[in-house]
Order: sequence, then structure tokens, then C-alpha cells
Amino acid sequence: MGILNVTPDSFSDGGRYADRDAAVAHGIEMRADGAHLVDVGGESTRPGAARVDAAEESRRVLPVIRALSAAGVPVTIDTTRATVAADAIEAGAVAVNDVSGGLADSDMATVVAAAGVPWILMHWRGHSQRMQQLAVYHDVVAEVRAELSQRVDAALAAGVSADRIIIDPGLGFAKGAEHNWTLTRHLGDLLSLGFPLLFAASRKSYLGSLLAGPDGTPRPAGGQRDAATAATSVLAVAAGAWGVRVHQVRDTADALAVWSATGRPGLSR
Ligand code: PMM
Repeated sequence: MGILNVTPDSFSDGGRYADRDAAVAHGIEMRADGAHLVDVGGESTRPGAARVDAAEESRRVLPVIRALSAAGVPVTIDTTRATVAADAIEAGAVAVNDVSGGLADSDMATVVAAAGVPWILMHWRGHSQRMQQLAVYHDVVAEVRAELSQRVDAALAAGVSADRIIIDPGLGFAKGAEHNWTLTRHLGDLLSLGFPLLFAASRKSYLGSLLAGPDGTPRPAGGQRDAATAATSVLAVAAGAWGVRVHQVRDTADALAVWSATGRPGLSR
């Protein structure tokens, strides 16, 4: 899954694809580089980000979704809002990627159930302005698993069919670096819920901390965390992840090609 943030303020590619034509061209490029899906978002979720209103969010994403869909690129809509999701599906989006797992908007489950599209339910504890305060766990794996399981149950109760549900640990969302690494080491515990899992580590700040220079300065986002992203993405797929969500598709696709050619080590079949 290639990431297409049509926002002026994303943490890693902020502003680059706010222009509609540049966004569409980048989506087509990611598809050519090997993305099966292009995830279009119109609201930044970086820690501390202020919210935009629904009308502005739709204004940003809908023309891009229409153009990419018309070009044959399968698009997912990255939103927590039911109205934006409904409009995006009408514009051609084939699935909803909801970082709140249905918690931010109680109408989302109804929209997704009625449309019959896949729904990515990410583990989430609150909006970006306050999510770092919510990164408190006794046992991060057990708690994320239990909270994801509750979101799955709510989706099923709203009429979403089980074969349309995808889960996501939500790396960096109400999670510090150690939480992210612990979840990465224990993906099997989340996979035991029985749903496909999306893994989205791309360019996140814990990779910048891992790759900090000798003076402790984190490696900046931009393109400088892509090798680490590709490495962790391959490890996640080898552990059984269904998909990976990345900014720079080609490096991860190449790394996955190597993994495939060597017999998909790690994946129990
Ligand atoms: N992370 C971001 C945005 N959307 N969606 C899912 N399913 N999982 C994530 O971890 C996730 C997401 C963070 O911002 P980015 O778009 O710049 O990666």
C-alpha cells in the first residue's frame, strides 16, 4: 500500500502532494512501482496535528480519488469520518482505512457495512493532539490485542462482514518506540485474532530514533528512513502481515521480491 497524503502538513512528505496533479501523478507512480493499493488521506495524523473540517478533507481527497480510480489505480481512503468515507467510496475508493478503528465517528460502521467494502481497523486511543499522553500500558501486546478485538466485535455487531475486516497495530499512535518494537516482535499475538494485518511503520519517528547520529539527533524523515522501513516491512510480512503501508514503494517492493525469491523465509505455510 502506497501512501498519498494530500495534506500540507504530513510529518514525512508534508506539502509535496497537496497539489492535485502532483498527487495523482505520484499515485500512478506508486502503482507502477508495485503498490496494490494507494492510500489517499486528507488529514494529517502526525502527533499534535490540528484537525481540518470534513468539507476541507473531502475537498482535498475526492478529485484525487476520482482521477486515480479512472486511471485504474485501486484507492483506499484514509479517514476517520463517515461522511468523507461515504463520499470517497462513491468517488471510487475500494476500502476504508480508519486510524480510529471506528471510534472517532459512530456512523463509520454503518457506512462501511452498507457499502460492503473492506475496513482497516487501526488500534487508536485518541486524536493526535493528545495521543502521546495515552501511551501508557502494563502489557502493550495484550492491551492492543484486547482493544482491537473490541473494535472488531463492534464492527461485526454493526453488520460488517468478517471477511471485510483488516487489523493494524497502529505504530506510533499512543505508542512510544519501545511499544512499537514490542508489537513488531509479537505480531503473531495480534494475528491470532484471525484477521489480515496491515503493518505501517513507514518513516515513523521511532525509526528516526533508531538511526540517530552520534550526537543523538534523530535521522530526519524525508527519504532517509526508507531502508529501515523496507527492512521492518519485510520482517512484518515474514511474520505473517497481510500488507505494508509505505511512502516509498519501490524499495519495499524490491525487498519483498528478494524475500519471495528466497522462498519467503519465516512465513509458516
Ligand atoms: N499511520 C499514519 C496514517 N495512516 N493508517 C494506518 N492504517 N496505519 C497507520 O499506522 C497509519 C495510517 C501516519 O501518517 P503517514 O500517513 O505519514 O504515515
